[in-house]
Amino acid sequence: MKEMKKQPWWKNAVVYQIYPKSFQDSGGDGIGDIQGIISRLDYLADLGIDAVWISPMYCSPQDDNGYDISDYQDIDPMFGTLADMEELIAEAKKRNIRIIMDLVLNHTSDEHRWFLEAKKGKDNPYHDYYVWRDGVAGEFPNDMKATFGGPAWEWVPELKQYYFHQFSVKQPDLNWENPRVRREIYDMILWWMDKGVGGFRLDVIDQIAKEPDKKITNNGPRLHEFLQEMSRETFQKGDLITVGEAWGANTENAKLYSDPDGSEFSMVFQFEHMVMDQQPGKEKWDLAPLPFVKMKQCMAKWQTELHGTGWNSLFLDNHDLPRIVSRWGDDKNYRKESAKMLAAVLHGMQGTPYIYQGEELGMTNVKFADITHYKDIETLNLYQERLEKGYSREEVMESIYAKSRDNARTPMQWSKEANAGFTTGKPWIEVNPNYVEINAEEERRDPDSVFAFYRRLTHLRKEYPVFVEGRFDLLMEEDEQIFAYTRTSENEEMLVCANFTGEPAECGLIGTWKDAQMLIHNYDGDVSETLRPYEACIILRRKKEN
Ligand code: TEU
Repeated sequence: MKEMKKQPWWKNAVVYQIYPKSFQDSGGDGIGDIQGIISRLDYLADLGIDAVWISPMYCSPQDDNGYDISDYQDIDPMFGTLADMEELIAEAKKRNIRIIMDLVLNHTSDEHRWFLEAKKGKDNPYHDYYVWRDGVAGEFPNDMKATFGGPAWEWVPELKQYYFHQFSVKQPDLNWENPRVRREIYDMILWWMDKGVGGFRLDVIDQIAKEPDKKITNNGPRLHEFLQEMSRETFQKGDLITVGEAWGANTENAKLYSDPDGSEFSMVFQFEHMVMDQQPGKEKWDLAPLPFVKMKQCMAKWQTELHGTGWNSLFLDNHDLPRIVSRWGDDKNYRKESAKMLAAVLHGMQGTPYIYQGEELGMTNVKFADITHYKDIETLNLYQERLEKGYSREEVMESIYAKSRDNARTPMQWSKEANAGFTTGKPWIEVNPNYVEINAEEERRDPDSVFAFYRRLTHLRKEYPVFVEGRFDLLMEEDEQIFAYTRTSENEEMLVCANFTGEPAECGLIGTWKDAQMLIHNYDGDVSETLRPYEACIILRRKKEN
């Protein structure tokens, strides 16, 4: 084993994201649960995972699959009990895996005790926990819209007031201006820290400091003040990984979020590279081809700008995004090759990689016959809204096939048994029929599988310090097919080189790396100066000693 410099543990970690509803059911009710997760911890250890981020499992009416929390300090019975959660933390620890909780702090459920109180009267102590504006029925305070469709304001007749909600009507926004709200939140976080959790993912954290009168949602003026206070009062008292979800992040504010002094978070999820395959200024449903050169430049910018000044999170998939192999790869003709290529390009970069459940199998998007099979509130609302606006059913379904969040939410494909081994009951959302070919049982047996490739990548990161430390330099910047870059550290230099297309691609620089060591490659045989469809490799050489 080589010596690694002393770094925070999470710089050297690979994180796995679990969408609990769809991961593993143990009870036969068709919904994934905590005991199901416990039963799969060995699988995650085998994959080389250091931490698991689990989407919310708190008590929730499930209007937005748990992102609408009605009690932060209890587990929804559908997932298990607090005792199950404690068992999960302990069982994971035995395998050196830390559990990352999802914190949804921008809003609660409208069934949260605080909101039920808040609605009772303007002088109720909880009233000011939320964001209210006086008004007249039918005349909204302003024209702000909610992310899941419709106005961002909801009328409460008893109070003759509107409350503000950036997401669904059942997700009223919390008022972070109120110090009592902040204190309640910090105490809740400390309570979870006491239970031994390893970190937190903070949902839409750039939206907490909203100022609706000025129509400000993300990056409000007091945002970093709130984050620094929260970090001081909570995270800094432990040795945690913290990652903020920030659709409004840019490289400048990301240096604040992920300042190496630890004053805010370990890192943020930024989405600049994830909103490029849509028509500029429009919605994600307005599809456009990926501008490949721009995407490379974007990724390169994040790599170089945060080198030494912050820290990147690396991801292509999550529970809100379509499956990357269907999105940027070719899930028909080159599913395995392109899934591995995307993994190599991502995992070769500097930052902490996140693998979303099933990504390590090359799981694909799903095409349900019609809207009745879909479950996601965003998808269902979009469908209604666009039909009302006059779009054809075919047009809307095409957008849904490409971008619906349910693409990522079909059950994890464990085996070729009924329901992919996910449940013995009726799954809450249908299984992708391709589970017969794409499943974990099959892939764990096959040394050439997408799973085996991911496992190798997670282990390489531990073996070669250049993965964690190396400087990033983009090569062949204008090339329309090749994604190539080097990573350079004190003693090692590594080349990541990938053909992003289904056509052969010329890549002369391979010739200059002839004597280097092949670390990972998605084709048999040597790599040549003509890369085959979706061919990708990572090669390493040690710098000459002087
Ligand atoms: O997502 C933030 C968010 O802005 C998304 O709703 C995003 O706009 C959308 O998925 C793009 O299609 C977070 C959670 O990850 C998501 O699951 C929740 O629905 C949302 O917050 C509300 O809590």
